[in-house]
Amino acid sequence: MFLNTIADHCRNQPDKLALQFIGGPPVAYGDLARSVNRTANYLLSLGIQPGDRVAVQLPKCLPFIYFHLAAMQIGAVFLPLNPAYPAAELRYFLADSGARLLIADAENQSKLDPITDALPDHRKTTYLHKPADSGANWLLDYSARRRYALPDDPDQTAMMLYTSGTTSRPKGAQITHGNLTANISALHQAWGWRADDVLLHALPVFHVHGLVVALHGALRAGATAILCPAFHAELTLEMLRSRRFTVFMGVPTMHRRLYQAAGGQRIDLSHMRLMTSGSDRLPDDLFFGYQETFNITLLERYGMTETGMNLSNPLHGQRRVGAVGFPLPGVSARIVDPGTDAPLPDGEVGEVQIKGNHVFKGYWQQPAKTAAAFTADGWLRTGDMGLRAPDGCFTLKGRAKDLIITGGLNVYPPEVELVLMQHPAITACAVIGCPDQEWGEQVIALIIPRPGPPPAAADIIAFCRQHLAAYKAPRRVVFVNEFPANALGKIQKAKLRESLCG
Ligand code: MLC
Repeated sequence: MFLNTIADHCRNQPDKLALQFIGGPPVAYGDLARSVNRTANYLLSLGIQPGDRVAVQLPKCLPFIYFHLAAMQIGAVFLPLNPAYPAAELRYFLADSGARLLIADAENQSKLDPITDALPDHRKTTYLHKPADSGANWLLDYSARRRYALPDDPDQTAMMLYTSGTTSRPKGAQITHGNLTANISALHQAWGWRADDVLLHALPVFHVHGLVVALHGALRAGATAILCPAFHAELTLEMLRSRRFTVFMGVPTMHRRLYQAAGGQRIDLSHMRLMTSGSDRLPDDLFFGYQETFNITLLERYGMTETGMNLSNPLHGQRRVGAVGFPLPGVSARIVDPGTDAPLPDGEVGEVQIKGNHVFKGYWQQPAKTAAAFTADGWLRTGDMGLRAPDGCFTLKGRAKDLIITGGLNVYPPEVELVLMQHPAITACAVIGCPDQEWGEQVIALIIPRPGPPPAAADIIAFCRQHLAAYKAPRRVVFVNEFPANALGKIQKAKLRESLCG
């Protein structure tokens, strides 16, 4: 399994550089094993059992990675929480997951204590002071004394990632050790990962893209990951030019900013072995702009939280603009009529459905929603629309579900609408995404105010930010008198998009 492969690298190449934050200490594979072991021993000393949820809300830093690997190593379920979540969202994630332990930044103690005090399953919060500087020194007391075996059941849950729902609150997607192993092995093969690769890691680590595809990818290969605590286009571009790196992964918004940072100059990055784009559709002009400016053809791939990666353009051979490529090794993909689940002929647009050992085991404590996510014969309904060319190459053509993607992050309108409806001055609302060159889409709220003086748009945005992470809050608020509705009274969002997005 995947964790065993990392353990092998730690034994076989203890002096090889595994991880290093920009400006931080080098962490060789041997150091990584020691720090993760200590962290695992710390978790065991707290009585953490296999299956217990261990929530971690830390910035992108070494302790985050140590807790991630340590929790999985002792069979606990790792639950990453974006530091951008406000108290209201955090309370929900901690309560829904029944997390036993929370690891958090001491700066947030006054915000977190009142939340965790009220949670029945919560046992302890460990606060780290300046986590980005703390490495693993504070764990010296927990040198590897207790022995534990790495999980060997592929169906055991390794981590839980919350995904928003089309009709409900976010759901915890349970990703197993078998899922992670299958997916990272497929990517290793498809993208030709090598031990001498050096990844420049600029993505957040709270999502599948930065955590699994990028970080696990490098560790699985026994390669080196150099990590940026946050993404800065100019700095990243400077580093990419340095010829030290071979692999870079980003969302289209990051690639757009890198392209703009070049300021119209040609900068040759053809020494990069692999530069990928995902989490949202790569716009055609950016694909060609990259070729022109950087002498690089971005490799676009397609995945989702519930599956990890599904489809990819080829490492060797033609990468097609606008296409997401072919099924990865071990992945089956098909296009069906979303009403009947009947497969459609090549060239026809339908829902993309996926099968394989990489597909998650279900939503935490949501059997009905899990059942609804799969067809009777076990295909995952992705909610994405697409078509397959006769040679097997897939292209996405929009979404069956009501979803906005902004800067590579998913925002489900119902989640924002639920918050808006709690505002005392709002009678009705609809949230839509409008195309935007930098972000892919922007969140827009349309509102019918209650009679009386209308609320200020800024107040409504501030209200949303109190209850939701900033990226989910509307960028623009538009006041209207009524909504176009169909015969059943359902708001016709397509019409709103047509009239508003231009
Ligand atoms: C930040 N902001 C966003 C945003 N990110 N708003 C909308 N959408 C986003 N994605 C807000 C900030 O809160 C800030 O608001 C304002 O925008 C400007 O911030 P910024 O400094 O310009 O943004 P920055 O912090 O640089 O973030 C941009 C970004 C980031 C592109 C680097 O969004 C990012 O890291 N995106 C990657 C997300 C990702 O990893 N997705 C993978 C999901 S996994 P204010 O007003 O508070 O200052 C997945 C599966 C798969 O989808 O297939 O990969």
